[in-house]
Amino acid sequence: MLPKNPKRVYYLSMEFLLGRSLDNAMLALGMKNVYSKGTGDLGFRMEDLIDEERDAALGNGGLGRLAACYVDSLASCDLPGWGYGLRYNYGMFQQRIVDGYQTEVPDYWLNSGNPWELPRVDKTYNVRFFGGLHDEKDPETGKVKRVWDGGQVVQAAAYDVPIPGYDTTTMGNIRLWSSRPNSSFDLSSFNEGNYNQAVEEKKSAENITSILYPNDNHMVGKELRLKQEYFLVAATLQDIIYRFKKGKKPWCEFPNQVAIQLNDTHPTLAIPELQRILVDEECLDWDEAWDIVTRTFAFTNHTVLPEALERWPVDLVKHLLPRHMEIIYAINLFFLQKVEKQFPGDRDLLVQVSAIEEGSPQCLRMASLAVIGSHTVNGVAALHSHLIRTTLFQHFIRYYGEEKFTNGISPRRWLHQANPNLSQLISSKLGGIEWIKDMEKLRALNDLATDKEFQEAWMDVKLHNKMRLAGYIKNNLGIEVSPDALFDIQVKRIHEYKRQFMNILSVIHRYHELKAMEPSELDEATPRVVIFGGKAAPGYYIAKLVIKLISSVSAKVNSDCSIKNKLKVVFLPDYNVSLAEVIIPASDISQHISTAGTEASGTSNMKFVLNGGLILGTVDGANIEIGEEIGKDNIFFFGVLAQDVEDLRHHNRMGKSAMVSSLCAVVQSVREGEYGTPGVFAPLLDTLTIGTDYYLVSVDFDAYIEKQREIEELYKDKSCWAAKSIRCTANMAKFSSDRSIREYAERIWNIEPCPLAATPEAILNDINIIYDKKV
Ligand code: 26W
Repeated sequence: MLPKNPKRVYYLSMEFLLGRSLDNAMLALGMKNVYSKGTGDLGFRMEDLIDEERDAALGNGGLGRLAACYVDSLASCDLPGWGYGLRYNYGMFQQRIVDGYQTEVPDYWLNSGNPWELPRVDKTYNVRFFGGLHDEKDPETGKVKRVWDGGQVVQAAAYDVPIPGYDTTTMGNIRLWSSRPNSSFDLSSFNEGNYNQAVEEKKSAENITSILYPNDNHMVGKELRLKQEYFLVAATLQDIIYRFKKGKKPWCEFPNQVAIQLNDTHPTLAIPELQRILVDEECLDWDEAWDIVTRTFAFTNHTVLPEALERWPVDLVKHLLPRHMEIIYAINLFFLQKVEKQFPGDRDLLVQVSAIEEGSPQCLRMASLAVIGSHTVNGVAALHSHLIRTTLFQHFIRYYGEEKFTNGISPRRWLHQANPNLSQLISSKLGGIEWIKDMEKLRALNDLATDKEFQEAWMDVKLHNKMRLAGYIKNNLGIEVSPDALFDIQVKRIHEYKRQFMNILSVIHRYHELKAMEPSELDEATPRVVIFGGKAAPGYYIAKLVIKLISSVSAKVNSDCSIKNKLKVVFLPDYNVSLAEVIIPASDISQHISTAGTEASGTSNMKFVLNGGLILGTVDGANIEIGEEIGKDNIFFFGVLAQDVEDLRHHNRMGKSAMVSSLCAVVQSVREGEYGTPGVFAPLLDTLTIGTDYYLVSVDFDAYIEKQREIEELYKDKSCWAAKSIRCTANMAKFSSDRSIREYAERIWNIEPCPLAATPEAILNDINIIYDKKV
């Protein structure tokens, strides 16, 4: 039976990238066979039915998918916790490729309704924006308090998305807020006959949760985005406090009942919002309130890229949330006073740690506010934790301990669901599916790595998955690729730091090599299919040019018969969670080649390796820990180290480095129009030549093509390759999101598993406790 009112964690995130739910739900319940038979009897194929579902794409990439995996793990580990987010009417845009260029199509995913959500008509809260402040004296106590009123008031309505745990009665939940006009919105305007204004107000309210901002790792300072962030925070805190108050405990118990995790800085306004509620509405002393706040929040940083760090103009915050700005100033002042006391006269230090950045305009640094208001700050991989401790938050570290955390992925979705044949093969060899909740069990596969029969069965599954992907490519793009070729895949958001540009330049290099070969040499060459996928932010011009270059190279290379199908290039449009589930199990090699120190963790790297795909990667993010776990022989590392990047950049800026000749030839061929009109790609090529090659493509290029050569040689030895592939899967225990989430539970949230008892009476009792209702 559920312990009465346990401490719970709330995972606040602007993004939940859920993908589809049907297959996942059937597998979690262990009912897929039954349902498949049922639909079969009715004359339908379950796969077709599954394919009908639209992805819930309420996220950009890594951070959003991580949130989805974490709620899966919370439920599967019987941990009491919920996700809180926004129910965007338009999710991540759909990507079409027209004439080689990305075009964006709105994703109105709710078009035919959403069977996976429960509208909670009883759960609504008001959220205020703008307005004014005044002091009011409490007639009883004589105390003066700040009152925030007027402005725009909109309503947040709750929609629950249940997330089933695997083989447990625990059901997780993600509560998504949808904005709508406050119920009294229209009365005054309508009564005055001011219909236009009434309609404008309605639209303004609905706009808030209308669309997901499609920028990944890049902040755009739009007022609507700030409204979204506060809307999430304000509705969520009211809901959490409502639940807390039902327990009739004193406020000092709040941090013993509630842990709140901030998924990057996006929900950081929760910190001043809780302080505001405690001081202005619940009349607690400032210090008592601040103690509660700082014992409640913890903050995860997901990126060190400067352009991704949220900085909001103070004037904008003041206009939208006048009381919060006052509170933030006070929080900051008290914090700086403490710093001053500890390090008297260290003015530089004060400038570094202040939540307010002086300048025009004056800006609010969300990361500083998040650090100041949280009891724990963590990164998402070992190198990343080290980097935030020594660079981004170096000045804070004198006050806050370091915490090492590494991301994880759900083995349910990313092996069992995406790769059913491999899941079955593994279970048949291990004598059961226990590995799905305890990936340590996969280690037994190490003993089979050199077993010829098992290798064959293993590579048969891979071949089957490659055929499935080849079929998808043929059906959707009309490109014929051989499943016997080496499948070399890079799928992720298109960004300069991820260096898809370096990849396509190396493809051109290989193409030139193949064209220069004697026929006998060409016959010996390893055939390779290079597959790209990923979306560029709509306003990211250079990233969009990378897509155009890939498309142009694809058109040219695929139609050149002289290279005898030794190289094919594919750009798969509209990369999303469902497509990832088809692509990832089919990889021989996947590329994770960010400039060292720029990719905080990466999580698709884990997904590929779990599915027996090898990695070609830089010494960056979670690649490093993956290498430690699976062994250096089973991963292809190349490139400069993070610690050398700044010096190399300096070198470049000073004009001290010449471009390597291998790359010069490639760049020249593009400039001269080998891939379409000369000039089209000039701005992209200029990042290497006129620009300072900030992401060090030129520095890593030779080591990169050398590694590719090594891989092509190794691929010829099928048995050796199979052994490596098996060892990949066998040694991925560390990267289960169950492991990550248990570490958070123990070291940050201080929450414990509470499995729900399975008898009908006990379940009803548990439901009564959770919902405070008599069912
Ligand atoms: C405000 C604009 C914005 C939007 C999203 C800035 C930053 C983001 C995210 C933090 C970007 C993101 O998804 N980061 C990725 O997080 C993953 C999960 O921890 C990591 O694996 C990736 O390395 C990191 O890029």
